[in-house]
Amino acid sequence: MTSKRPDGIREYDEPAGGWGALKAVAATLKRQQIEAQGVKTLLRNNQPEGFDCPGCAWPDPKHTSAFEFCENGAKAVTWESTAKRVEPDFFAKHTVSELWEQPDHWLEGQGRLTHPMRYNPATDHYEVVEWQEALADIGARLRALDHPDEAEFYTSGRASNEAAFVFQLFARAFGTNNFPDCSNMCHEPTSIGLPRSIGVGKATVTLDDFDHCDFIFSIGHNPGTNHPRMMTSLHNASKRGATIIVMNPFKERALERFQAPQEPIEMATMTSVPIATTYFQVRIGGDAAALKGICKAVVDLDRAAAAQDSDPILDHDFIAGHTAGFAEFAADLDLAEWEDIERSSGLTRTDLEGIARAYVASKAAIVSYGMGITQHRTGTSNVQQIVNFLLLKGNIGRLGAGICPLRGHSNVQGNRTVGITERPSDAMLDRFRDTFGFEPPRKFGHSVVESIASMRDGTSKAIICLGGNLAIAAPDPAACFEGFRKLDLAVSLATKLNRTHLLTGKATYILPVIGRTELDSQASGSQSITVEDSMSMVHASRGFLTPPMGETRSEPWILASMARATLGSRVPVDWEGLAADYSVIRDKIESVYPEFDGFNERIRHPGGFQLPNAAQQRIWNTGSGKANFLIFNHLEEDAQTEDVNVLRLATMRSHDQYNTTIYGLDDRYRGVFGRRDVLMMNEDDMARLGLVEGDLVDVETALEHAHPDRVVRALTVIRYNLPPNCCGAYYPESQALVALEHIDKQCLTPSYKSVPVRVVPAASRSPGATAIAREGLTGVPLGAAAAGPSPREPVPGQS
Ligand SMILES: Nc1nc2c(c(=O)[nH]1)N[C@H]1C(S)=C(S)[C@@H](COP(=O)(O)OP(=O)(O)OC[C@H]3O[C@@H](n4cnc5c(=O)[nH]c(N)nc54)[C@H](O)[C@@H]3O)O[C@H]1N2
Ligand SMILES: Nc1nc2c(c(=O)[nH]1)N[C@H]1C(S)=C(S)[C@@H](COP(=O)(O)OP(=O)(O)OC[C@H]3O[C@@H](n4cnc5c(=O)[nH]c(N)nc54)[C@H](O)[C@@H]3O)O[C@H]1N2
Ligand SMILES: [Mo]
Repeated sequence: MTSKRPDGIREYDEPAGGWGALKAVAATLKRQQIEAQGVKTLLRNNQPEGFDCPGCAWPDPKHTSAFEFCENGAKAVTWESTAKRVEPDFFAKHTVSELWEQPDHWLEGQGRLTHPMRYNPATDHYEVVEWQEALADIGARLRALDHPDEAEFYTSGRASNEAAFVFQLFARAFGTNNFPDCSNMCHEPTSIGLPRSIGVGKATVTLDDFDHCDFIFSIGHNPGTNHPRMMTSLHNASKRGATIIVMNPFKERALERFQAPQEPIEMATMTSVPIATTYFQVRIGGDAAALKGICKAVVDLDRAAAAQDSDPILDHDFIAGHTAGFAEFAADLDLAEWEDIERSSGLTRTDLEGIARAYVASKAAIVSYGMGITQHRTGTSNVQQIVNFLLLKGNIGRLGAGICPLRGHSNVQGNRTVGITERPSDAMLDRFRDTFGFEPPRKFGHSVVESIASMRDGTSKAIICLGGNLAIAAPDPAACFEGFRKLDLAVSLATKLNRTHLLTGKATYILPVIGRTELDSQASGSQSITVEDSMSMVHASRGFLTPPMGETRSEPWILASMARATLGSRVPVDWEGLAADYSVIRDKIESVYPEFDGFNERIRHPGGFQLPNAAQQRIWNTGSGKANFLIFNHLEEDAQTEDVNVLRLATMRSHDQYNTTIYGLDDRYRGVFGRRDVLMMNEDDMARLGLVEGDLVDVETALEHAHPDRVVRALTVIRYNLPPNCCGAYYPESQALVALEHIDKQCLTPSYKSVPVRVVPAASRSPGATAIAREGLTGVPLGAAAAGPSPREPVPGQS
C-alpha cells in the first residue's frame, strides 16, 4: 500500500541524462530570458575559441570535439548570461533590511550587478559610487589597519589564474598570507593528504586513463549533478565492460543508469546504460572502515595465494621498489576486526570481500571521489586510505590507473597553483621575492575557519572577497554573520547579489565584475584568461558576449587598481601594466612557477598543456622518497554514540543549484520538486522515532557542548533509500547545524557531511518556513577553533 506522499515528493523513474535533461535546459533558457543568445553561448562553451565552462572542473576531451551536452553546464552559463539586471534603482527601491528577508534564491535571481555600490548606514540603502572614489576609500581603510594580518583575502574558485595571481600579489605586497579560500571547505584534505602519501596534491589521471581502465571505484560524489561531463567517461567505460563500483550512502540516479544525450540511438529508443556494476550504500562516515576492510581482504587473498603457490595478488615489485610502510600497514589491517569494520561501515564482510575480489581481477583501476570523502573530520585520512588501496596493486603512475579527486569550482585547482595558499613554502616565496623585488610575508595566514573565528572575535577587521558567498558557504552562520557585521571594511567582487553582501559593516562595497563568458577589453585589446582543470590541464578561455551595460570591470583590472590605490609606490610592481595586458601577468606567473615555462606560447595550442605531475611518472616527492602507506588507526571519525536517536546528517547539493546559488527548487533525480525544506530519512529510523512521512521536524546538532540554538526548524520528513542512522538535507539551508569547531584537525575542513543530529517533532508548526532558521542564529560560543589550530606545515606539492 502506498500512502499519499508530501507535496512535490514523487518517485523519479527515468534514467539520468536523456530527454529529462534536454527539457530542463529549455526551461532554464526561458527563465533567464535569453533563448536566442543562449544557444549561441552554449555552442561555444568549451570550444577551442570559446570560454571554459564555469560549471565544473572536469576536463574537456581535447577541446576540439563537438559540443558536449551538459545540463548543469548550460545552467551555469545561462545564469551568468541572463538578461536580468540589478541596477542602481533596484537598490534605491529596497533597503538592505528588506533584501535580507528575501530567500537566497530570490536575491541571486534578480540578475547581474551593473554598478559599484557602497552601503549607506544612514539610509540602509546601497548607493552608487564612482570606481575611483571606491578604490581610494578601500585603499585608505586597508592602510588604516594596525597590521596587514587584520585583513582577509577570500577567493572563490571561479577566478581565473590571472585574477588569482594578481590578488595574491596584492595581498602579499600588502603584507599578509591570510588567504581563506573555497578549497578550505572542499578539497583541502586532498591538498594536505595526498602530498604526504604520493608527493603531489592533485589527480594522477588524465581523461585518457578513463579509456584504458577496467575498474572504476566511485566514492562519495554525485557526477550526474555536479560533474555531468564525467558521465561521458563513465558511460563509455560501462559500455566497454569495465567494472564500476559505487560506494555512496545515497542512491544517486546517474550512478545507477544514464542515458547519453549525445547518443542518438539511446535517445530514440529510450534506453539507458547501467553505470554501477554494484552499488554499496556505506554508512555516512563509514568509508575509512570500508576501505580498510577491502584492503584487509586483498592482503588476505595475497597471503592465501602465496600459501598455495599461485600467482601473487599484490604488485610486490611495486611495493618493494616504490613504497614505504607496507609492513606496518598490513599489521594494522590484521588488528582490525571484521565485526568492527562491519559495524562502522554498515557493509557486510561478504560485500567488502566481493569488492576486493573484483579489484583483484582488474588490470588497471581508478578511484574517483568527492565531498563524501573529504568533508569529514577524518577527510585527510580518508583520502590516504584510498591511496593505500591503489598502491596495493601499483595503480598509480601507469596507463588506465590512478587517483581522481573531483575538484569543485572550475578553477579552484588553478587558484591554488598560482599562489592562493595561506601556508606558502619558502621556495615559492623566494621566487616571488626574486621576481618582484620585495620581501613577501613568511608567517602563515588564515584558512576559512580561522578567518571566520578571527572576524567574529574582532581580531580581523577587513575582508576582500574575490567572488563567492563566504558567509553562507562557511559553517556556523551565527559566527559568520556576527563576524561580517563587525568589520571595518567588507568588499565583494561579484556578478550577482547574495546574502554575504547584505552583512554590512562600517564600510561595505559591492564591485560588479564581468563574467567568464564575456568579452574582456583592456588597454592592449581583448584578453584571454587561463584555467586549470581537475587533471592539471591549463588552457585559455576567451569570452565573447557583451558585458552588462553599466560599470562592470574585469577582476584583474579591479584588483590591480585596488592594489595601486592601497600601496601606491610602496612596492615596485607595475599594476597598470598587469591590468592592461594579461600576457604580462602570465609572464610573471611563469617567473614564480617554473612549471609554466613558455606559458603564453603553450596556451596557443588548442587544449593547452598539462602541468608536470611527478607521481604520474612514479617520482615520489615525499619525505621518504617513496609512496607512503599511511595508517589510520581508527575505524571512523566520531566514537559511536550509545544514543540511538542521534543520526548522522550529510548536507548536500540538489540538481538545481551551484553551491549557494539556487537555480531552481527541483532535485529531479531524487524525486523532490518545488521545495528544499526536506529531511531525507531511512524508514526504520522514522519508525523508531515515531515519525511518518510528511511530519514537520526540528533538527538539532547533537555535539557535546553544542549551543541550544544550533537548530534548523520545520523540515518535512521524507523517506529515502539510505542506510540506518543516516539522514540528508540541502546545503546551505542546513548550515546552522554545522559548528565551526567540527573540523578535520589536519586541514581544518568542516565536517559538512557528518553532522551528529537529533530529530524532534517541530516545536511550532510554521508551514512554508524554508529559509535558514534565522531565529536560532545568535551568539553561538566557539571553543577550539577560536583559539586557533596548531601551526601546520606548508602545503607541499603545489608550488
Ligand atoms: N551543478 C553543480 N555542479 C557543481 C557544484 C554544484 O553545486 N552544482 N559544486 C561544485 C563544487 S564547489 C564541488 S566541491 C563539487 C561537489 O560535488 P560532489 O562531491 O558530488 O558534492 P555533494 O553533492 O555535496 O555530495 C556528494 C555525494 O556525497 C555523498 N555522501 C555524503 N556523505 C557521504 C559519506 O560519508 N560517504 C560517501 N561515500 N558518500 C557520502 C552524497 O550522497 C552525495 O552523492 O561539484 C562542483 N560542481
Ligand atoms: N553545508 C555545506 N556547506 C558547504 C558545502 C557543503 O557541501 N555543505 N560545500 C562547500 C564547498 S565544496 C564550497 S566550494 C563552498 C563554496 O563557496 P563559495 O565559492 O564562496 O560559494 P558560491 O556559492 O560558489 O558563490 C556564489 C557567488 O559567487 C559570485 N560569482 C559567480 N561567478 C562569479 C565570477 O565570475 N566572479 C566573481 N567575482 N563572482 C562570481 C556570485 O555573486 C555568486 O553569488 O561552499 C562550502 N560549503
Ligand atoms: Mo567545492
